[in-house]
Amino acid sequence: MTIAIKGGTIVTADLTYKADILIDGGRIAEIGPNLSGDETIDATGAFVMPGGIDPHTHLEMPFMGTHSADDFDTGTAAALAGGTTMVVDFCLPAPNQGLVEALQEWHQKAGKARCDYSFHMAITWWGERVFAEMPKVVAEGINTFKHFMAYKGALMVNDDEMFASFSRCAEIGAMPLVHAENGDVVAFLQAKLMGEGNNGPEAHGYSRPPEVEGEATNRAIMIADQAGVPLYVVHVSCEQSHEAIRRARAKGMRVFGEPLIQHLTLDEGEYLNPDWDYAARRVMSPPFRNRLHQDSLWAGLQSGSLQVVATDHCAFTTEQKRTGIGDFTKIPNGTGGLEDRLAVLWTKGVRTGRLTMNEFVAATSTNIAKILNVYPRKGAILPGADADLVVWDPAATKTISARGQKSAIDYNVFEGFEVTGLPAVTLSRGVVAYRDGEVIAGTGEGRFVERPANPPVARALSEWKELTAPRRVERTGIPAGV
Ligand code: DUC
Ligand code: ZN
Ligand code: ZN
Ligand code: ZN
Repeated sequence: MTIAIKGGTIVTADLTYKADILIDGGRIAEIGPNLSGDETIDATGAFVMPGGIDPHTHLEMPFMGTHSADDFDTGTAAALAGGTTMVVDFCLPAPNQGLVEALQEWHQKAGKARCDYSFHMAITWWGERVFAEMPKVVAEGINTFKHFMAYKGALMVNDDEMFASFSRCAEIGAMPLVHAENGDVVAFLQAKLMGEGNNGPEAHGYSRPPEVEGEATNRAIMIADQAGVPLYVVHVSCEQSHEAIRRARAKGMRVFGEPLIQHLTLDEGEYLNPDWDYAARRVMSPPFRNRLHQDSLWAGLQSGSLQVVATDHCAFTTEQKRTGIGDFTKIPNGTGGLEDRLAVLWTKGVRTGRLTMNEFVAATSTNIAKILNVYPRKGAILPGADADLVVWDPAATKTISARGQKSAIDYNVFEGFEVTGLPAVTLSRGVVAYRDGEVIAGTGEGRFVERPANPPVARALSEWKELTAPRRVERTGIPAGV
């Protein structure tokens, strides 16, 4: 069975042109004029783009005494409804649990996925066993390892562990990821604020100022540089962190930065809402920032110093958030966004002129496909690529609301946002997975996408390292005159 998508304008990370697409066996078979297939999807007046890839989700994740509310079923339904055709979720081994065993658990959970998926492996503890199992994880098709520099006493890794793990990544063709916040300073500020009777959700923001993120980002970059490995910084939320990334890139280091759609569009004023539930629903780490930080993130996407827009989708119900009444440090950290990322970025980015359509595709799909080594199977409209596509209606409008959303939670942080530009049809490996408000892909139809080890690249070491490295002086004799 073949499908032809006809009459649309193809938008990729580098080109915009009119052509039809012929899909055969789940892949793009041909691109050109006047193609026909057994079935036709009319894309007249629409843009046809690579399906979104969200490289940062936490589905059914045990965290802060509970589990995130969206599992791989509801989470990937939300993804497809929003035009996203692949998610990369975080596998979190329990303390002392082996990586391979944890991975089996995550594969089990992901059996419910409706769209394609992959995992990042988190380094939640360090020891011989972790060191030994890291290459096995790479052999299982996972080439990224996540490190939490925050969540002291739980997920946090220290600098010596981080350096050891980054060095191991360098040996095995993997890339480290970091959640960059100084966990020691956060823990101190949390205790201080609580001690002063500041126990509401607004204190969450005060406990994680931009400086703790900037410091940790810079530290991770310097450690990666010394380990000789590229680095990917998740949820870059502020100028301090962005500045560290810009500086590193200008020195030739391969450092990538990922802002979230939430940080681009929601600000710290959200935490000052007098309604406890309202503010707590928006508690995530890093917290929302002020408008100057937002401008910095948009500038990064425009200039290329930041490459990817993700969601960090980690949804908790209001009931779950209420565990933190009287103690903001116990509010489960996380917000949703899977269903809304593309529409909000299109509305606030493309329609305002901040991003071109091609930059939009790069930031939501193509760049991360390259960084994660799944391009051009994913993130591309090319013959041979998986037919993960979104037929985008630039004229469709809606007011975002929790009512009718695919996510399992009872609110939406983008509630009331008027968006223009929405998916009309989402295709997952050539099958219509979403159309006109309805998710068609069934539970379990998603497939695990293997991401092979990264090809060797010139080391990320910066020029200064060469210049400051101690040199052995060859002494050939006693200089004259001594
Ligand atoms: N931040 C969140 O808000 N939730 C999940 C993990 C994280 O780092
Ligand atoms: Zn559990
Ligand atoms: Zn994080
Ligand atoms: Zn996260």
